[in-house]
Parts: sequence; C-alpha cells; structure tokens
Amino acid sequence: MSYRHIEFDTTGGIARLTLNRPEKLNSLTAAMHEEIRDALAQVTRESGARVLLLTGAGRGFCAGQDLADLAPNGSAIDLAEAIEKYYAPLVRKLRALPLPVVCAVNGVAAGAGANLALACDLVLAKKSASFLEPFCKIGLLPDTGGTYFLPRLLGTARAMGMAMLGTRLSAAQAAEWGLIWKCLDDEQFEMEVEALLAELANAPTLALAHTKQAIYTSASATLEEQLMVERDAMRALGHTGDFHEGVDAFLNKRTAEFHGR
Ligand code: LHQ
Repeated sequence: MSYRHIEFDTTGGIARLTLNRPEKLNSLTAAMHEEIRDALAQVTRESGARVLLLTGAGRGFCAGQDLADLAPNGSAIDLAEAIEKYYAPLVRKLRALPLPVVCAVNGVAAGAGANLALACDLVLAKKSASFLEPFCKIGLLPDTGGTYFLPRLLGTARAMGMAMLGTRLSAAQAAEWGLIWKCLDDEQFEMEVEALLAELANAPTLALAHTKQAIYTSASATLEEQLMVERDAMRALGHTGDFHEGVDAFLNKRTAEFHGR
C-alpha cells in the first residue's frame, strides 16, 4: 500500500509512523485510518522493529476525528461504527504491540488525538504542545480510551475537569499531573526523542514487551494475580539471550549488547 496521509518506515530497529495531514492538524479520516492500520501490521519482530514512534507532521500532533469526514448528518450509528472499525482496534493494536510505543507529541493533541497519544507507552511532548478533550464542545464523550486513561492517569477530579470542560492543558501541566512522561523544550525535542528511540532500539525488547503487558494488566488485577503475571513473565525471560547477556555484562563490568530476543 502506498501512503498519502501518513509517512512510515523502519530503519535501525526504529519504526516511525508520522501522521501527515498538517493543514488539518493531522485530524483522522477513514483513508488515514486504513493507512495507519496497514503500517502497524508491518511493525513486527521480523521487520526488525524494536520500538515504534508515533508523531505528527507540522504544528499539530492530531486534532482527533476529522469532523468533515463523517457521514453528512452523522448518526449515532456512524460514530459507533467509526469506533468499532478504526478507533478501538487502533488502541488495542498499540497496547498489544510487543515493543515500546513512543508518542512524540509535537503540537496540539485534541479529542481522539489526545487519547491516541495516551494509548502509547511513553509520551513525550514539546513544551509548546497541549492536550484537550473537546468532545463536550460537540456533544460527545471522550473516546479512543479517554474515559479509561484519564481517570487512571490523573485521578477522577482532574479527569472530570478535562472531560466536562474541555480545558486545554499545557504540556508542562500534563507532565506535572502525570498524564505524560515528559515535557521537553521545543529546541531539545527532536534530539531527546531520537536519544530515547536509540536507547529503546537497543534495549531488551522482550523484557520491555512483558513489562508493558504486566503494567497494563495491573489496572484490573489483584496483587496476587499480578505476582503470578510477574512469575510467568520471569519464567519466559529467564530463557532469553538478553537476560544472559545482561547478567554477563554486569558481572564483567561492560555495556550489555541486547538483541531483543
Ligand atoms: C480540523 C479539525 C478536526 C476537521 C482542526 N476536523 N478539521 C469522533 C467521531 C466519530 C468517531 C470517533 O471518534 C470521534 C472522536 C473525536 O476525535 S471528536 C473530537 C474531534 N476534534 C475536535 O473537536 C477538535 C477540533 N479542533 C479544534 O478544536 C482546534 O482545531 C484545535 C484546538 C485542535 C486547534 O486550534 P487552532 O490551533 O486554532 O487550529 P485551527 O482550529 O485553525 O485548525 C487548523 C485547521 O485544521 C483548520 O482548517 P482550515 O481549513 O480552516 O485552516 C481546522 O478546521 C482544521 N481542523 N481540527 N477535528
């Protein structure tokens, strides 16, 4: 498939997916969703990808659903269908990918665009970027996992404020509130994102995949269940080359060379 609305490539262990409709702040159309789905299907161990970057072209990250790309007089059925067909599978896919997913929020992240960022494992944002949940301004509720991510990351009070008022949150405030991992100065942004990607592309990928799944599972697990999740993951990781390499490197006071297996 050739892409018109996204850019995608995998080199040096880093898969990069850039939303590329900058004139509309990378708001999501059905055509764009099809391209994203096709690209994400290629993010596999066989492709050599050990980390995925999701970012946007231009001054925005993603303004959510392209409101001009809904069926005219869009009915409730249309919205539910868009969620079933595109938004929910996208969130599931990002959460299930067996490698870290980094979201570099280069500008405004609104609506489903904000929640798409929150579905990623590590979210970095430019200081000039912002997050908002403007669903309440158009008579909807936060989707794309918003009602799941917001209270878990922010607590109920702040989640309610964001969802019911649609207030724009600066990247700095988002980091302070624990919505995202880091807010970075605009001038340092690209350099720091690249450094993080390089680090993750050389990390013990399987261990990170298990870490990601275990942390996400914990949202609905008991301590007892989680102890067993950890045991099972440790059992699997104990057989990996990366584990043996990590221990050998530590004992011999050298830098480990991980191969993601
Ligand atoms: C847009 C959009 C946009 C189209 C900017 N659509 N053109 C919904 C329904 C179905 C199923 C599943 O899920 C969803 C989930 C959703 O995501 S609903 C929420 C949709 N998003 C919004 O309501 C956000 C709408 N956008 C805005 O509020 C502003 O654009 C923000 C605050 C993001 C940025 O404001 P500005 O920096 O002032 O930029 P702008 O408003 O001037 O936008 C630039 C252009 O992008 C402009 O086009 P134009 O041709 O006039 O230059 C906008 O119309 C276009 N654009 N968001 N979602």
